Amino acid sequence: MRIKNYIIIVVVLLFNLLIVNQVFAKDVSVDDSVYKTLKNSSNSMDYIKREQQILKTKENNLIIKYKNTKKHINNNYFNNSNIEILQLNENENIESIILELKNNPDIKSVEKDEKLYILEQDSFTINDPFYNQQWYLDCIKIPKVWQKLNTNLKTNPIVIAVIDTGIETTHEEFKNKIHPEGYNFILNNDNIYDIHGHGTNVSGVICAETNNFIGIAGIVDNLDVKILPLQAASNNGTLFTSDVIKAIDYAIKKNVDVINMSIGVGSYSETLNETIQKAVNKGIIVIAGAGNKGINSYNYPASYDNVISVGSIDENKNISYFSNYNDKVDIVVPGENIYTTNINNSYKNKGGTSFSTAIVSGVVAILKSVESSLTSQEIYNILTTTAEDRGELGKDDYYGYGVVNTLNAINNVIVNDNECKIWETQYDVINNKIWTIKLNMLIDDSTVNNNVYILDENKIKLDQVILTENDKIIIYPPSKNYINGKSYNLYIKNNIKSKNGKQLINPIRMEFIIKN
Ligand SMILES: [Ca+2]
Ligand SMILES: [Ca+2]
Ligand SMILES: [Ca+2]
Repeated sequence: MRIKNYIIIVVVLLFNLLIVNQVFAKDVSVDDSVYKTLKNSSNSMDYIKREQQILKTKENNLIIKYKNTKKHINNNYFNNSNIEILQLNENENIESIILELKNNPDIKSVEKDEKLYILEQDSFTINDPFYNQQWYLDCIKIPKVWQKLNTNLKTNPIVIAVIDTGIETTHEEFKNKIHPEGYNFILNNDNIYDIHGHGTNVSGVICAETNNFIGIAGIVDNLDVKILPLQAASNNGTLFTSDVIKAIDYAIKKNVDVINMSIGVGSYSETLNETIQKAVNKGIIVIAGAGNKGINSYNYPASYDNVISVGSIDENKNISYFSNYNDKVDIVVPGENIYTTNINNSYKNKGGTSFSTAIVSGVVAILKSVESSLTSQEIYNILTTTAEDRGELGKDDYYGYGVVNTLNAINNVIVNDNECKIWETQYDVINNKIWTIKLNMLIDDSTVNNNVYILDENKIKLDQVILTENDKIIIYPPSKNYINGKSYNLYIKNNIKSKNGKQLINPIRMEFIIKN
C-alpha cells in the first residue's frame, strides 16, 4: 500500500514572511584534514560535494574587525589579528545584525563576506555576420535566453506549420530546418519551393541557422525546430480560405506544435474559425498578425478566439503606424526593419505584422521546446503576464498586454539551479516514495500545477500526480515508479502562492537518490 510510505518532509516552506531571529554566533571551523584528503583523492565527485558543504557554511558570514585584538566574540580569528569571521544561521536577518554589531564600541567595522569571481570572459558569441542588424532580437531579450539555453538543458523537437508562399528549400540558412512533409494546397502536390519570397522571409526569422558564420540568426537558436511549409498563398500573395482550411487540417494531422499565419483579411469565415478552434483544441498554438492597415478593426485569423494576435512595434517600442488595433490584440513584438532571409539565397529588410507573427512563433517554439507539456492556455498566460506594459496602463487596444519579454517568459518556465535554495540531498529513498511538503500557509491550488515537478538525470520531467491539500503538496511516484540507484531532483518554483497571495520566497531544489 502506497499510503504506508506517506512521509512528511519536516522542513516547513516559508512564504514571504520576515522572521527575525537573535544572533547565534557559532564557530566556523573547516576540517582541514578531510579537505586535504579529498583534494588528493581520485574521486573528484566526493571532493566537489565536500567543497560545496564547506562553501555553504560561508554563505551568510560577516567579517568583523575589532579595535584591538583582545575582544573577539569567539576564537575564529585570523592569526591573532583583529579580524574575525562570524557565521550566521541562514534565517537570521543579516542587515539587523550588522546594525547591532556596528553599535558595539569594541568593533571597528562589519561587512558581509562577499564573493569574488574569477575573471573568465563569457564565451557566448554570435558569429552570423548580419546579427548586428537584427535589433529585434535584443528588443525581446532573445540573446539572454540563448545564453540560458546554452546550459545542458534537455529540449524537445518542435514543428511549426507556416501557412504561406512556401520556402526556398535551397537557401543556405535552412539546412536541416525544413520538415520533409511540406505540401502545396494550390497545386495539390509537394512542390513548396517559394518564388514570391514572403514564406522564406517569415521562416528565416523563426529558424535561420544560428552561429553558422552565414547570414542571420534565427530566433530558435539551434534548438530542434523545423518548419513545415504549407503553401496556400499564390505568387501574387493571396490565399483562398478553402486552401487555408485544408492547410490547417493537414497541420492538425501532422501533429504540429505551432501554426504561423502571417496572413489576414477583414472578413469573418465561420468554417475557417471552426477549423482553427479544432487545431486549438488539439493543443496547437495558433499565431497570426494583427493586420497592416493601421486601423481600428478586426483582422482574421488573428481576431478569432484563441488565436494569439500579434501587433508590431518599432525600434523605440512604439506601436507601428501600420499595426491594426482592437480588443483582440494580445501582444506586440518588433515588425519593422526585420532583417531576414530572402529568395535567391539572399537577405532583405522586411516589415509588417507578418514578421511580428514569426517572432512570436519562434518564442513559443523555445518555450515548448524546454517544456513540451505547456498547453495553449499556459503559453498564452506566460506570454501575456510576463509582457512589458506599453501605452495606456494595462491591456489596451494597441499593445494588448505589451511587449513580449522572452527572458521573463523562459524564467517562468524553467528554474535556474543557482537561483534555488538547495535542500539537503535525501539518500536511500524508496522507489514508491510519496513526498509531502508542508507549507506555513494555505496553498492556492491553481498555482501548483507546473510549479512542482521532478526531473530525472536527463532533466526530463516525470509524469506524476501532484495534489494540494490545505497547506500540503503531495507528490505521488511516477506511473512506472522511480529507478533504483538513480538520482532525481524535486523542484518547487516560487510561482506558488498562498491563498492570501503571498509568494514563496525562493525556488527550491532537492536531490534524492533511490536506494538500490
Ligand atoms: Ca545564420
Ligand atoms: Ca487572441
Ligand atoms: Ca498598455
